[in-house]
Amino acid sequence: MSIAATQKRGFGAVLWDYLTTVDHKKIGILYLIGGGFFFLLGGLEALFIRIQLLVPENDFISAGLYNEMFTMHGTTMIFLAVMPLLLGLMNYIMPLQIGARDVAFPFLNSLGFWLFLFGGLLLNCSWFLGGAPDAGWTAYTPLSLQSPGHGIDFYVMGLQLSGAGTLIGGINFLVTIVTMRAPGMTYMRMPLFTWTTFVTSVLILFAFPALTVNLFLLMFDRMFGSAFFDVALGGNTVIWQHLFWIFGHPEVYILILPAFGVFSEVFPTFSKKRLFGYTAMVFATILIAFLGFMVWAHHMFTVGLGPVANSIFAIATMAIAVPTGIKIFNWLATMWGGSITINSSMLWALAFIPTFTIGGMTGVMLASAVADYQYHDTYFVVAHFHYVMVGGTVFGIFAALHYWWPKMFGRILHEGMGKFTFWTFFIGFHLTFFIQHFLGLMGMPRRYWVFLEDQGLDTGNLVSSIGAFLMAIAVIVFLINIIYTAAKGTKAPADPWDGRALEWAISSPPPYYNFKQTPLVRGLDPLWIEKMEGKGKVTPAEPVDDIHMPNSSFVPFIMTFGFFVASFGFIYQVDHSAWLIAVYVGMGIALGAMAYRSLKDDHGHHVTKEELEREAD
Ligand code: HEM
Ligand SMILES: [Cu+2]
Repeated sequence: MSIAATQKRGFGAVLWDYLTTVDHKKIGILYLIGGGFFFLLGGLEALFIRIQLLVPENDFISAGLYNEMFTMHGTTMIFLAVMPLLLGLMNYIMPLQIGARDVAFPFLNSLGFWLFLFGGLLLNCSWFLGGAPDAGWTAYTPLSLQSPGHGIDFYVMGLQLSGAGTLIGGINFLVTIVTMRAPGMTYMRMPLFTWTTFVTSVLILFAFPALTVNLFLLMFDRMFGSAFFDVALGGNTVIWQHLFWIFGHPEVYILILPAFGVFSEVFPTFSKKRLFGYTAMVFATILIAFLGFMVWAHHMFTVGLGPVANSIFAIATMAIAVPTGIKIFNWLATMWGGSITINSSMLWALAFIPTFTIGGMTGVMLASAVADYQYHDTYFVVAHFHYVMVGGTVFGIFAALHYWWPKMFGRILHEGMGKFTFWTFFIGFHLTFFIQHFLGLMGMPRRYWVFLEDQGLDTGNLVSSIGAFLMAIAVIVFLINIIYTAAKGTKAPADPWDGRALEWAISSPPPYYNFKQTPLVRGLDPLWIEKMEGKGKVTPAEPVDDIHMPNSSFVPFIMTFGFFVASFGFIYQVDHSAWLIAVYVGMGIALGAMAYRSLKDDHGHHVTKEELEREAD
């Protein structure tokens, strides 16, 4: 189906299409819209924080609202912005890279998206219903146990919903990659972005259940009178920290590995060389993921686990620098002697290398348990993780958006605006966060509402806030670029960058069934191989024949809506047992939707051979 045909339909029809879609590409776009929305929200919250810290002893927002701001900023950025944006990219691109027509469970894919979205909306409802969560994105007990009002309850239920969505998404990707690769696409021929999607999904599979359990324990403590974390009643408060970081540390690799995958696509394409050290890249990814699970207690050096535990976790943490270093050198070697094109996408990738390396070096500093007693909970930490998360992941998302935009939307983003966005963001980013290292070393604590005059912290904070505004300007120009490109952008051919992987072998945007004929993969960089042999096209693995496709469904939306309603019931039953009605109604809707889905057969439909032959490519 061409995009023109889509545009001719009315708004209602398009909306209904997206509410019921099970197409991985449309779900990918939904994730990008949802994640993009929350990215703007999280950015706004960051600006509120930075305005409050513009000058000493400012009273722009109250101390309580400040707590809500940094809590919601961190929570939003991690769970509702960056992760969904990455899931969106994976959803759109990974099936194309392995020559598949969809993910393994299209229905579940849609369910995962709606769970994420409703979880995020639920969390943000707290702003209007008596106050947002205020115990930090880590929601440490006993702070989160004692926090009055319902803010933390919204945190618990909101993250439970969106976390379930992520888990479903991760499992779906795993099954897809294991079972749906085109003939000839062995594991060691998979593009690196597919590899990182795979490894990230494994991380999701093992990390998110720890979060789920932790949230349930907190839910029972706050809502149903249990005492898992309450020391006065025989509970143990440090258990929250362990479970949180057993999830939380792998989570930062869930955020960074897909970005590594993006860079491993961008560098070879714009250097016109194959990825240097492909095998080493794959094993470095796996090693990083494995070590990512072994180091959670480096967030707890100051808790008092003792010198033996601290030393073990310190050394394990530092070990991660080795596979990460391997990756950095392989990216550099990929560019070495290449014929390099510098465009917006490549600029983000190039800027990532020094920026992320700084974040990695401060990470090794923080991994030194003794030194961490000094850095802990200061702005040094804030500087460190933003170098990693913004300089790594957000840069990666921007690189990916510029790289795959033509594939996804059929138009190329405007280069001038792209470069403007890059430079403004890049300069703003370093202004904001570089100086925070020194603020931290000078003793400025994180999560503090005000700082005092005459302590040498004024200039640094002023510079940092100015940088934040530069980043905001960059994002606004990026939004203008999107609108401009939609209206007037250059039409994209199938393969605008002279690409190497399979997604570039089909039209931009791809037809809804992706590949008319499943491609036959003959090596790494399958499209490049065919080009080198003088054939523009990928060899098909099958004759043109009927294609089986899944049907759209409104059930995932309804099911999620049920959980959403039930969540309010759980939160407010503490105040009045009448709210249990909402629990029953909501769960009734959700279970009813599940029963409907289980009992009613839906065999999907076929795109016939005749139709395919009519649609000339
Ligand atoms: C791009 C512009 C961004 C700016 C200007 C910004 C700014 C800030 C500021 C000022 C704080 C508060 C520090 C404190 O008082 O302790 C903060 C905290 C935080 N930020 Fe960001 N940030 C940005 C992006 C991001 C991104 C992309 C992520 C995640 C992927 C992120 C994750 C966090 C986290 C987890 C916290 C800690 C929240 C807490 O203490 O509970 N930030 N940020
Ligand atoms: Cu960590």
